[in-house]
Amino acid sequence: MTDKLGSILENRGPIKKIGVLGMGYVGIPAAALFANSDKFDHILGFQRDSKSSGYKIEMLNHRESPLKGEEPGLEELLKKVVDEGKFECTPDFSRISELDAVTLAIQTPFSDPASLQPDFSALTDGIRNVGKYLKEGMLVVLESTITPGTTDTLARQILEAESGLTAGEDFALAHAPERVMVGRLLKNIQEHDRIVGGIDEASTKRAVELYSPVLTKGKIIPMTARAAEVTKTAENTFRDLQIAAINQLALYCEAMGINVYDVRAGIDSLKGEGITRAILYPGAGVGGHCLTKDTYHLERGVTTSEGTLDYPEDMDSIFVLARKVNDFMPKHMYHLTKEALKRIDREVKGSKIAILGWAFINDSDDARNPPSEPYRDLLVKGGADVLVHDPHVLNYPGVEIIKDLDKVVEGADVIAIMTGHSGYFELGPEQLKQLTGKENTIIVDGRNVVDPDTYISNGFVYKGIGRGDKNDHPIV
Ligand code: SAJ
Repeated sequence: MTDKLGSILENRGPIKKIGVLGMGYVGIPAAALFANSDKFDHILGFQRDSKSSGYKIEMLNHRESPLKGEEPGLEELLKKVVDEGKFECTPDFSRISELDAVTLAIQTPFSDPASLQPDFSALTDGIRNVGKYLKEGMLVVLESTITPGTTDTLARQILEAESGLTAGEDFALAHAPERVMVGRLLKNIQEHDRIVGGIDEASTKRAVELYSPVLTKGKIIPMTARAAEVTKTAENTFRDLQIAAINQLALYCEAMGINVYDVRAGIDSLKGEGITRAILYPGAGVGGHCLTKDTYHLERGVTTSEGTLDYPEDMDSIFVLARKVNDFMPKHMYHLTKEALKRIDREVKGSKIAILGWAFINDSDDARNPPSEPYRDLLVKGGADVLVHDPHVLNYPGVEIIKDLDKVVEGADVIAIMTGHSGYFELGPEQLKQLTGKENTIIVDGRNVVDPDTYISNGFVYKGIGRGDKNDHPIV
């Protein structure tokens, strides 16, 4: 860092005008909160006027949120900041030149996890657009989850090449990863601590100035850009590892004929004296845009780093193994389904299967990387007739999402619960049995929604993840 950047930023004065690239689950609430702060004068939301997403521009400027599903407070906040003239959405990237700071919240999926190849095409397009209109003294922040090293290499290189300016000299550059979950976007941005990592101290300091005003309970945790990149990818990798651990334990409990939830309660009971047992919940799989890829960002970060990794030879990374265990769970649901059908001398071929839940997480419409998809694919490939119900997900490429539960369950041989939507906890065996019209309907519970005994005593053939104590119950 040179004093040059420090003095340029000082002369420019406090951040007043901000741009947010990417009007999605991260960008929209972030822009609305920036606009709601009296520290800032004007916020521009940038959205490409593309066939798939261009509609968001008009919706946002008409004070409407294009995000489907419940997002408490977001619609009201958007109305407020648009009415106050503090927020507007535009496809005109040349207006970046009028701003003090720009954040990028753009998807960073993996095109091929096996070869650790990310698809940074949308992100690099965004960075290039910023570079074209970058001015001296501006701050650029990557909020997307990225491979460690990306801020100080790929992003810096594109911005410098497009602008002719030098990062850390003429403009500030930082990474401040998003930590939001659908259904509580505003709350997460305001209450979670914010990791802020600049490529140098002046950049970190400028980014701290940007995020401090939107935090209510959360505090800023400053660090270097690479440490921030590792923090974000690692926190999701650790969560995925914790889920893989309980999923593996659930598979063990099935093999040993015991109830994983008894074991979980037992393990969870050991508390105090600094003992934390963050034991999570087994289930039908791990979906979403985050846990399914951030492990690979972390792995790529260490394989592309300058340093030498000292790790046991010929041994898989436990993080990648965890991914494989969690990716196995939809297949395990398929195995449980096959086993249950076999118990009533049926097979997948020709059976009618009702899948309850397409969203990757309960009470949400978010269907990015849904565990239901590989499960459904195996069933369809096995010759089953599969219908899908989800109360929130509107549509999904290649899959008809039916809102009428009765229509999906009617005449079904198998009811498979893939998402823990609240409404499914209200279902009862009599109601479902009436709809299937089957003596022995099969219920395969991937989210611990139903009470096995209640269903078994009503003639159901029950299978549940981790329920070794029930999965071979006598059929009534
Ligand atoms: N899941 C389980 N068992 C559990 C918890 C989750 O099977 O005990 C499954 C869920 O059903 C879902 C998947 O894992 O399919 C992911 O669930 P999630 O609760 O992790 O939801 P995400 O992916 O939206 O949120 C994560 C969060 N990361 C951490 O808590 C470390 C969130 O804080 C991040 O902001 C988010 O990723 C992100 O955007 O990175």
